[in-house]
Amino acid sequence: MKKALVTGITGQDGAYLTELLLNKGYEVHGIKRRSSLFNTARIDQFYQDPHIPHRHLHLHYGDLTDSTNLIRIIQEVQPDEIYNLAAMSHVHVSFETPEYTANADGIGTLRILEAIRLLGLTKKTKVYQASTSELYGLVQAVPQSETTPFYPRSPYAVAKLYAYWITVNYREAYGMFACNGILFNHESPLRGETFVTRKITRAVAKIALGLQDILYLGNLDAKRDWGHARDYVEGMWRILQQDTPEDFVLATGITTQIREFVKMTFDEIGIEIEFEGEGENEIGKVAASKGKYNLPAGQVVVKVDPRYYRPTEVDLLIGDASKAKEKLGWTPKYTLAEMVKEMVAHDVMLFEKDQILKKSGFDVKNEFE
Ligand code: NDP
Ligand code: GDR
Repeated sequence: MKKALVTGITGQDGAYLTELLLNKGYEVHGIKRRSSLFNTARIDQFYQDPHIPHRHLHLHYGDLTDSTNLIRIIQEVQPDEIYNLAAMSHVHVSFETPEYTANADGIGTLRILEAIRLLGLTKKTKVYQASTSELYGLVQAVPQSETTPFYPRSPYAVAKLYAYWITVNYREAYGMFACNGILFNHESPLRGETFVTRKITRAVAKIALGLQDILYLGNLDAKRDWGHARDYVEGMWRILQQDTPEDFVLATGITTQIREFVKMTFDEIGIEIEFEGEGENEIGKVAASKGKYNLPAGQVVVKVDPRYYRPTEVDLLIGDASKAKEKLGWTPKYTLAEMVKEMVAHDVMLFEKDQILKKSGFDVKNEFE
């Protein structure tokens, strides 16, 4: 039975990857952080009672900022594959916490690679590094491929640039099977609530159910190449099953503006939106409603709030995944429309219970994102 160690197992990708690896018969070990609240909701469905002798999922407390902890876990587990998914992954937040982001996202990767070297596992343990399309940053050329120059535009992307190159360096210097997956944005119903797609699908569900009035967003002009996380974790696994270690772009090759994603999401619940105005004064208004949810024409449901603007923005991402297609046989299966449908259905279901509570006179908590 192969053993995999997944850092960031409690995150979106960690959950989908855990499902994939368990289905493939792996023994999966995950590193979770100690938190004052439970933080394993995304993987609770795979949880097994720790008192059962032959379990397939094991969780270890740890943190990418703690070398000795990582060394001990890797020594104990002796993994065949490590998927380094742990990171402070929010681009905007990285401007607020640049030093921590560099430590966890940049040096954290070094700590994993160095632990493998120190423990004499360079020939045994393969490493997948969660690299990102944010590395491309300021547009140099499109579509972006493995050979497009990087120009990071945030503390997050700069930290990930270090992680990218240290992975390449350990591969070249020590012959390690260490690979970067340069993944473009991927989303799902498990996506963190403050990333733009999930923020939109949640808000649209709440607006439809009468639980929220306005969706406040930042830059509506940015364009992203969005895929589904389930497809992308399959690509991660395939990257480590190759004969030789290499870096791969995973992307759909289709780019969509934030504004367009908002329209698609409202469309999903039968509400047509039209935008007017510019910059900070732009608004999204109901043009028409058809179907179950009715909002009066002219009602303003989207406003721009500059607090969500970033000091430096990545305007356009569109990936070229031809290498992954050719060498890994990887192509995304989900379309953006299918993903939006799944996310909206999930979030409507999630908030229907809040609607029942509200109708029964109970207070429903507000969330600030
Ligand atoms: P999430 O934010 O959903 O998950 C991040 C995970 O990392 C969580 O499990 C989090 O734990 C954990 N984590 C954060 N800081 C630390 C730390 N210091 N030590 C240990 N664990 C930590 O991210 P995704 O699942 O979306 O992304 C996975 C990886 O892929 C990340 O590295 C991200 O930067 C990268 N990436 C993501 C893309 C995307 O579109 N989703 C695209 C390209 C790259 P906790 O649950 O406790 O917060
Ligand atoms: P991104 O994802 O920065 O691409 O990083 P995010 O969903 O946060 O932003 C995408 C784009 O939407 C614009 N935007 C907003 N973003 C957020 N979060 N909230 C808003 O209100 C809002 N309004 C507009 C942003 O300015 C941006 O242009 C994600 C993360 O998963 C990274 O970890 C990963 O590496 C990259 O994708 C690829």
